Amino acid sequence: MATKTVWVTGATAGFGAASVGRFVAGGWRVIASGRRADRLQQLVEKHGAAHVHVAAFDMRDEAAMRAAHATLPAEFADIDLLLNNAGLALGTAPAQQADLTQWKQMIDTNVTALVSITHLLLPQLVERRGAIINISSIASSYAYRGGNVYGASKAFVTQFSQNLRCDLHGTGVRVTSIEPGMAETEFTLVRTGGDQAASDKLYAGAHPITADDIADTIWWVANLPAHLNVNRIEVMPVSQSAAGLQVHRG
Ligand code: NDP
Ligand code: 8X3
Repeated sequence: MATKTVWVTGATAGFGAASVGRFVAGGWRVIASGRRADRLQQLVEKHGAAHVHVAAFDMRDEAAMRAAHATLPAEFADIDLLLNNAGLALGTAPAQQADLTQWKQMIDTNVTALVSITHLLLPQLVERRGAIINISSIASSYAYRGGNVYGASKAFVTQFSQNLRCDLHGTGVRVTSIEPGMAETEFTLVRTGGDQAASDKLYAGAHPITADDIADTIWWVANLPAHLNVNRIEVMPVSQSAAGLQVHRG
C-alpha cells in the first residue's frame, strides 16, 4: 500500500502531538504545523525527518500558510488527510465581561484559519479522494456559561463539516467532525492565560479524556474502509454528562 500523508495542524501539543505519533507509528508521512518551532523540532528529533516535515507558522497568517504549502518537499506534497486540529479557547468570562480581542483570536484561529487551509487543500484532496477530520467540541452542541464565542466557533466547525459533505458528494472525499468533551491537554492552561493550578483543579479526580484517546479516535476514522463516512463523533469521559437548564427568578 502506498504511504499516505496527513497534515496535522496544532501539532505542538495535545491532540495534535499525539496524532503525529499515532500516524507515524502507523506508517504515514506527517506534515506537522504550529507556532512553536522548538516543539516542532522535537517532533522531528523524535520521529525522524523522513517521517515528519514541520512548518512553523501562525495559522492566522494566510500568506505563511500558503508559503508552507508551496514549499512542501516532494515526498510530503501529496496530501491524503487534513486534520484540522489547531484551535483554542480564551477566557471563561460571561459575554458581557469578555475581552473582544480574545473573541476575535478564537474566530480567526478556530474558524477563519480552518476554512483557509481547507480551501487551500481541497483541490488536491478531491484529486486524491482524500479526507478531512475537523476537531470540533461538545461546546458546539451544549451551551455553558463562559462558552460564548468558543462554543459558537466550534458550532461553525461542526456545521461546516456537514456542509462540506454535501458539496463533496460524489468526489469520494470523506469529512468527519470529532467533538470531544473534557480532555486534559494544554487547553485549559491556554484558556486561563497560563494558570496551571486552575488547569489541575479542573481535571483533578475527573479521569478526563487523554490526548492519546483522541489520537486513537482520529486514527480509527482515518483508516475506515473508503466507502464509509463517519459524519460526527461526540466523545466524553464517563465522568462528564450534560446537565439541564438554568432559571433565574427575579
Ligand atoms: P492544546 O492547547 O494542547 O493544543 C492546541 C494546538 O493548537 C497547539 O499545537 C497550538 O500550537 C495550536 N494552535 C493554537 N493557535 C494556533 C495558531 N494561531 N496557529 C497555529 N497553531 C495554533 O489543546 P488541545 O490539544 O486540547 O486542542 C486541540 C483542538 O481540540 C482545539 O481545536 C480545541 O479547541 C479542541 N478541543 C479540545 C478539548 C479539550 O478539552 N482539550 C475538547 C474539545 C475540543 P502553538 O501554540 O504552537 O501554535
Ligand atoms: C473543549 C471542551 O467543554 O471545555 O472544547 O468546552 S469544553
